Amino acid sequence: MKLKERLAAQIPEARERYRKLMKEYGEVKIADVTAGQLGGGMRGIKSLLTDISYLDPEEGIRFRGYTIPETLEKLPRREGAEIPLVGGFYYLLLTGEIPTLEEAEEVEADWQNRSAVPQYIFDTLSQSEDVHPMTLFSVGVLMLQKESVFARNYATGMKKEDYWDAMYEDSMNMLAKLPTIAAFIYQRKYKNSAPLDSDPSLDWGSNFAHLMNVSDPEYKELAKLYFILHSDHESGNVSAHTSHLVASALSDVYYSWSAGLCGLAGPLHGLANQECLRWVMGVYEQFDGVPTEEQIHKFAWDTLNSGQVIPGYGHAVLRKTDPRYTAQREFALKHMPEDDLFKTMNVVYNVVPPILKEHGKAKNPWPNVDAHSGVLQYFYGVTEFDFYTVMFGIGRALGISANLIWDRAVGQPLERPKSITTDMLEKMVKNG
Ligand code: HAX
Repeated sequence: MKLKERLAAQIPEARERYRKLMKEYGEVKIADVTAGQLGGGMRGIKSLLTDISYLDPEEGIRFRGYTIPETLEKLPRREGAEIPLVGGFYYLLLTGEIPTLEEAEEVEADWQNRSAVPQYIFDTLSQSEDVHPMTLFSVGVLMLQKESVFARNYATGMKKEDYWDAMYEDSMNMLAKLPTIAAFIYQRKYKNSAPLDSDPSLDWGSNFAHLMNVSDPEYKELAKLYFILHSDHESGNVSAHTSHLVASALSDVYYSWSAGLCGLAGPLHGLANQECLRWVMGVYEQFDGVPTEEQIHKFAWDTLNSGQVIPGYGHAVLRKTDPRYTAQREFALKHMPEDDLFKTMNVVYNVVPPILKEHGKAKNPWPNVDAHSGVLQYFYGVTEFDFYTVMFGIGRALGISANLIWDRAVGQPLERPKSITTDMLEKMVKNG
């Protein structure tokens, strides 16, 4: 069945389930909040509802109940392809069902039909020199807001039951255009060249690889893998939570994801991937080749002693090696086992966790997704570090938009937590 039809068929039951939960069990207490959580970044407070993905601290992410290896194994792929179609993955995110190849191809075809980017986006992005590509990407998404079906329909009196439909249309339109906008930023900023034309024979992920002008066919597989791995990490991470919050005011997907991208651009979040490769290159260049464990030991301690974090290590929820790191490592083992930077990163993996344990601060000494991604990009010739978070942003838009469509479908309300003053908190903790 076509994605939108399948989604429409699922919504009435899900809406009723949500309504019943809120109406009949709304007063049931499910958790306590400590003063440390309130003042400490709300770590671990259960306060968001999503069925798109779940992050277990020990196991890592599951998309709609499937681990990363299961997701990659079960989803349909084109003949000869190593990695499944991203269109099929989006079908899974939205419906919880593994699509057939035909259903996945329908999503791909729909994206292709919606992929034309208005000229005014290119004109706007062309005016800015020396701007970080994440700024450009966020501006590009924001400028697309002019096209919003949700904003247009809302202004003319849309019924609440139809909100999801307009959010779906906006999401599909936005996703379809992101690879072209991102590749335009890349070509213009780093190559000073005109963007390439899309290749209609290619799927969404592979077409991005083509637009980047990377000739190695393996890069097409990497692009799809990269987008799937970066798509969703439940709802509390900065970019997902930001988008959910903004959308809860009934802002459309463009406003919401543009804001989310600004959060993704922070060094403690998505920007860690550029910082991580910079760090690994720093070790590699200082020692003029693949360093020894002793050399990395000193380099890592120097980083920590200068008050900096080791990028790519640690996580607010995870307490084990990130399975997204492992999936990228497996790709590297298959395609670039002799690459010097990959080898360097493997030495870093042996050395850094024990150091972070000894350092005694980080609750999780293991690598996250960002520790690995730059090495893969660099290998295929995408050597401009500060572009890496833009690619993260293309992938993360899949999960963000799937969440926003479901938020609208069940009718999640305006987000509005309560703050208190320091005086109040002091009184509360003293009175037990
Ligand atoms: N290197 C050095 N110190 C680290 C560290 C690291 N990699 N990870 C955590 N710490 C420190 C924290 O800075 C904190 O120090 P203070 O008490 O002085 O503030 C202490 O250990 C406790 O932090 P935590 O509870 O373990 O971790 P948080 O939940 O506060 O933060 C971060 C999680 C991911 C932000 C953190 O581990 C970090 O800064 N890592 C490096 C940056 C990074 O890789 N970010 C990407 C994360 C994945 C992601 O979101 N990708 O988008």
